[in-house]
Amino acid sequence: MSEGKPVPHRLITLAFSHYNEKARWALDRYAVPYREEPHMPFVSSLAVAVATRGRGGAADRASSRYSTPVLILNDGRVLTDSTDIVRFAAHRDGSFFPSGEVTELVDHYGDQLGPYTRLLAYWHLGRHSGMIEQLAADNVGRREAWLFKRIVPLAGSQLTRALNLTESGHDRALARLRQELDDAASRLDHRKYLCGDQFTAADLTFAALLAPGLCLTPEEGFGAILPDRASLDDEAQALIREVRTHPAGQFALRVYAEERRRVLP
Ligand SMILES: N[C@@H](CCC(=O)N[C@@H](CS)C(=O)NCC(=O)O)C(=O)O
Repeated sequence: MSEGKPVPHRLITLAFSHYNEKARWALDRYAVPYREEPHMPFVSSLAVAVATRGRGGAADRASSRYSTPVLILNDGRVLTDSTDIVRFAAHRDGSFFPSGEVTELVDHYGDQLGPYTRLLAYWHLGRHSGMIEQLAADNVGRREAWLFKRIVPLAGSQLTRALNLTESGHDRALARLRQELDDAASRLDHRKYLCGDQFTAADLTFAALLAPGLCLTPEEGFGAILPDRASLDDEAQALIREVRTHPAGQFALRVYAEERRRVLP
């Protein structure tokens, strides 16, 4: 009897989120069969609660226990953290997590870079009327986009509280983002990738978690739809320009161009 196609795993996402992009990228890279179930904020947490029968995962510095991505494996196991999903996808590739240095950087970017770029993205999103509704229309099903439109005012005030979207929160995130960019650039001074001569989980994590600052497009490899750069105000465009022209931003763009669509056997 011939073996059928493997049953795809279920990937529950907050569609446009960079942690989710990190998981998607690793699953795509290692040709892991999966079906994405894309959601908007809050609906994603509800979807995680339903899919995990209320259990969720573990809360961490960056998220609650109902955060995404969540991968429901076709054998019933559940992975509730983006790094666990990357490790699962890359388990046959010993060169992807080759050292403690790579693991430390992956954790560092998850704890630091991810929250800074997220805060800045939501900060600017909140200053563009109608944009989050457009993100819903572009990234999730029609019914959820319709529903989300009705809870936008509630979602906005919850996000403001949960992410500390204040002037001082913004200034701190911007300063920290600049520091992360400079630190990455100095690592890249004499090497091709963040930890040496080969592309590792640290590079994937850095590029994916920087994606909101680069405002990447699907043509550039991003696995969801971010706002159209041309429709952003001057301040947001200036930030994206700054990130894109920084040597570390240039590195992330290069890594997207060279590695995001690469599929390993
Ligand atoms: N440690 C988590 C962080 C993921 C994370 O922060 N996910 C956000 C999307 S940007 C989320 O779903 N937040 C909703 C929540 O925390 O309830 C991971 O790397 O998987």
